[in-house]
Amino acid sequence: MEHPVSLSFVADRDYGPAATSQQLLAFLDQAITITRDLGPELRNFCEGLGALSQRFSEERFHLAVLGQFKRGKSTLLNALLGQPLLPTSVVPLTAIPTFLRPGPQLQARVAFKDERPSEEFTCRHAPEMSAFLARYVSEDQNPRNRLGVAQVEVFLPAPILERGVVLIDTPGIGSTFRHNTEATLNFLPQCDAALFVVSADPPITEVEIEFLREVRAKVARIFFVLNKVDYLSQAEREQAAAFFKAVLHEQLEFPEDVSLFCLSARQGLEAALGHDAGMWEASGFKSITAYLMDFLAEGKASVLREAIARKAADLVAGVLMRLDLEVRALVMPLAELEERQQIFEQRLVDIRQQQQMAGDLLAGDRKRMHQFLEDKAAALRGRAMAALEKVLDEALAVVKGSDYHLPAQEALDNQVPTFFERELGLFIQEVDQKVTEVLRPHELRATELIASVRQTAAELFDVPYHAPESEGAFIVKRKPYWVTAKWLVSISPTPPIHLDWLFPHSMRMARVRKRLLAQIEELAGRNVENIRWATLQNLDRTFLLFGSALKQRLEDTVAATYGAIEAVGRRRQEHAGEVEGEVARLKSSAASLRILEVKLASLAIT
Ligand SMILES: Nc1nc2c(ncn2[C@@H]2O[C@H](COP(=O)(O)OP(=O)(O)O)[C@@H](O)[C@H]2O)c(=O)[nH]1
Ligand SMILES: [Mg+2]
Repeated sequence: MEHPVSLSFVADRDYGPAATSQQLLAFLDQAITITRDLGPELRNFCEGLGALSQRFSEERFHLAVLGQFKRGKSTLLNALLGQPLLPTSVVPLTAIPTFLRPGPQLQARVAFKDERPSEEFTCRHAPEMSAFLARYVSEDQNPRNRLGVAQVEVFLPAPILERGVVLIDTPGIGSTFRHNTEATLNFLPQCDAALFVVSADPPITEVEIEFLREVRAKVARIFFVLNKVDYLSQAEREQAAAFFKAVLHEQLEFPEDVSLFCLSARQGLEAALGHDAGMWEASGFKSITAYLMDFLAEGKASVLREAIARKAADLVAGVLMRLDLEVRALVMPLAELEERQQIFEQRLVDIRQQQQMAGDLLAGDRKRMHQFLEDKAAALRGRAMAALEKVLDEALAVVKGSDYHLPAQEALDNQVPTFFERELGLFIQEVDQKVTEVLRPHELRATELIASVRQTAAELFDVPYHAPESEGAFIVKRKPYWVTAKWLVSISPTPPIHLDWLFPHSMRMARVRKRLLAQIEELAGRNVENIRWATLQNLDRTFLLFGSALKQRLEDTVAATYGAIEAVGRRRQEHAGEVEGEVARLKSSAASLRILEVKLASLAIT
């Protein structure tokens, strides 16, 4: 009988895109072997190819499961994984995301919001894991997340995870803390796709529609799931699906024929555990798994594959140029070689000057980015003050009874995290966009410099010229993260009652208002400072990495051209004579690399 969860029936099918990924890794491997055999001078190329190969194997697709609590998100993931790993419950769980990643054995890592070290846990069986996780993510064992958990990672061997995907169980909306909806929204732009889960009972709510509206703006691909169809007859299923599609179309402008999976996560899990292929198919899991697998192979993987193939082809072109130059330098009369070497040296002086200028320009832009950040922070402080003052006045306006302080403070405590979560998301987006914009001309300038080194070498030594790869050559990719900032909510947890009661009503209100306003100012100042500081660290890191990547690339190019020629010149002066053996060896490696270059280039084309 077909094993329902091994997914082998999917993996065994001939997947064009998956096969191409294997090819890419194989080509990279071959190129690495050849460059390694060419000697230590090519170590940089070898390492560069190794890094590309590693990145290709590690780069993962992030698929988040979204929806209101109790729609069956965790059960659905358990079914996909074929084991009851994630705690599920009839009561809402706390607002902590769980990242499911591939690993050799069942293991969990719990990260905290403060500096406490992560907690690790290893076990053999899924139910043990579920019990462990429940200590951190369930409302009854970790009420209001008083343990301060930031995120949970679970590592496990599972076929779907081997296919290059990280699955993310989200607390979803309607969970314990309102501001976590904001945190979820901030995190969404880093997700590559989402499974949006609803069920028929109750039908999709206003809150879900609103949430979906925001999700749609932030996630490139959304798949819809109508879960818990085991409660429904065939006719009811069709009705529920039609209703859901109509809502998606009419209220959210999704296409009328949007794809929707009708699932029973509960039956799916049961089928997986009992190896029941019939039930697996009936639960809808056979088709959604096949669909997801296809998508994973076709979707993002192909974009990444093309980019990696392009960069690899570029590196191989660099090695080839080096080999061509070495061969030329070996067979050229020694006097002629020395003369051209000198001309190259002079050109390099000019190129070094340009490099210096490029470095200065980059430093200037980094300073300007700091200023940009300061300006943004100042504006945010103003916006925060205005927004929170409004919250304060609205709260004071509806106060009944004689205590103004407590209700107002409560309203603020409620709004502060939500406000700052949202602003943090916007802040990060804006700074990211600006950084990309600012770095682009630097990238082009660096590519030009590298091109001029290669061109000089090609002209002087009459070897083929290959333009360097420029598109996104320096992009530093950020890993998806979950916003874990801990917002400062209130300054004085025990309200200072002072002598308010001595004053008449109107004055009492004014006193409270003044006091809380001072607190708001302090709060806004400190929370904005947190955002500013975190963003500044990120910004500086990006510039630093960019600068060193740029420098490295230029050094590699100079070493592969001028350096190679110089080395040959030195060798020939030291022991004149036999060069045929070396020329033959270099030519043979070059021939193999030329074939690989063509193959890589063919994978780089869409
Ligand atoms: N009948 C039925 N119940 C389900 C199904 N999927 C989940 N449930 C139940 O719905 C409740 C909430 O499920 P859970 O996965 O924790 O939902 P989450 O909050 O969205 O993660 C649990 O009691 C599950 O057993 C399903 O397909 N059919
Ligand atoms: Mg859940």
